[in-house]
Amino acid sequence: MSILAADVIVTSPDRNFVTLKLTTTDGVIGLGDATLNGRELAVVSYLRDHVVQLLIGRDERNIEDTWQFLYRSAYWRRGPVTMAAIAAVDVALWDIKAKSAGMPLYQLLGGASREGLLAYGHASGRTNAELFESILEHRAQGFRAIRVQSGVPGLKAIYGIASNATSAGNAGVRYDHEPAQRGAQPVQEDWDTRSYLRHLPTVFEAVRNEFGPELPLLHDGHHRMTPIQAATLGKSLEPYDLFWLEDCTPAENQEALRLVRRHTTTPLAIGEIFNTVWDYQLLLREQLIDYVRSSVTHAGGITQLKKLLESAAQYQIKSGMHGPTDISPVGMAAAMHLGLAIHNFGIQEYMVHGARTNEVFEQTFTWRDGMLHPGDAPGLGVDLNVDEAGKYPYAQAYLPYNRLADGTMHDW
Ligand code: EZ4
Ligand code: CO
Repeated sequence: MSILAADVIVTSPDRNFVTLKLTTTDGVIGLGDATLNGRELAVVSYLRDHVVQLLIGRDERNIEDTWQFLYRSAYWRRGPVTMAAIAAVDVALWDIKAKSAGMPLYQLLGGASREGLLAYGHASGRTNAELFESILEHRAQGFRAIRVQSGVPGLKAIYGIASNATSAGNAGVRYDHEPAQRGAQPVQEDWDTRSYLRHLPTVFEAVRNEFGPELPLLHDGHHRMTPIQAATLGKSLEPYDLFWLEDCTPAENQEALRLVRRHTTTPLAIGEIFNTVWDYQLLLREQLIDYVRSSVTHAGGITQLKKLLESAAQYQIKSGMHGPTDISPVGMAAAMHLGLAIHNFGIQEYMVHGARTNEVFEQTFTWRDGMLHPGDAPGLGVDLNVDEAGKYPYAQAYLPYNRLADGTMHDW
């Protein structure tokens, strides 16, 4: 038994996706998501030019050894490109193992620890009226937990706000916010932290007044605050009982979270751009966060994220896996199987994929009463329709970037 073929498939039904497809000598197919939003082709090259030939002939059953081989033999460790490539191989191998065992992947990971996964959606509005409408729409779609992003007076375009929020060329699908825009250049947005810090608590006050105390509310700071600003925001949001405040600082400087933690009891989530357990060392050991935001896709696959989440569990830190549309249905399925199996699941981010995406990727997951479940088909429960995928060639797309009023580049 060994790996016979490894194909890297790029498709852009509603947005770009990179998928690794492994086929064994027994004819079992495994899929892994390798999508890195805005830098997709770097991972394609990493896989096609450097990894595929290493996989052919390997025993597909040795997942841990393959992970260690790819990680250590590269010498150049960590980083989003490397870890997305390794994740794709890892997830495809888990898919194969579970299919060979005739089980849904979560059974191989220890079985179900819960009936389904509580998921949150992205509500947003330039004004409170728009935001309320978006929250109502999400509740109508079944969401029982909601991320709230709001426009800020004086700022034209900021992260997380749906405006003409339909994905390029995908009429009929309403995304809450699809930040990557197709085109040859990234779009510029603007930012002013003082206005944001003044405005946001008034938004949460209005939302609590309108929707009551029960609804779990989340917010994404998207790396734009300094530690003292983040501490200020955490404190000013305390009356509104957030489920979490996400990415309040960039946190390449993990110690920044010490200062935030000292000043606020608002729960903190971080890590969608982290790739390895080492990015979390201090954060876990000093209990500086409450939720780990890493996705299976960007943090080395099931093998590594499971270890990371198990080390988080000893500090009562839970999962909050990243789940925007740039995690493909394959990556989302991997997240659902892992989230169902681990004890310290917290919540799953869920942005609905477009109709074309769902034709390219045939899926077994269910969405019912605000809960996700990966389904019980053997493996991940996702098939890639290669003919359908072939209809949608790669289209260059970039995430936006931020400048302050005086032109200074700022974190986006
Ligand atoms: O900006 O996935 O919490 N979710 C997010 C996302 C990220 C995009 C980047 O590719 O912050 O919307
Ligand atoms: Co985020």
